[in-house]
Amino acid sequence: MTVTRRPCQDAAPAGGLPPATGDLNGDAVLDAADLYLLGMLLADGTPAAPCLPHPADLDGDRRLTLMDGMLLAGRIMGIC
Ligand SMILES: [Ca+2]
Ligand SMILES: [Ca+2]
Repeated sequence: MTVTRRPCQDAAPAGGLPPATGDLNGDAVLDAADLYLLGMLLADGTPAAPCLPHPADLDGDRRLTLMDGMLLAGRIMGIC
């Protein structure tokens, strides 16, 4: 059996990539619920799909890390 690797490609919509808002539950509000969801993703060890934009990838590195959590917490508190 031959395993082939498919290159990672962006799935950008025609209008461009959506901004990383941090609004993980899609209720148009940044609050502790969004931070909780990001924490669950990080604790689960579920990496963000490295090719796809993620609403919590606030530093734009295409990974969900503690830095994204810190930036989200800062946005929620209004300090960044
Ligand atoms: Ca939200
Ligand atoms: Ca990130």
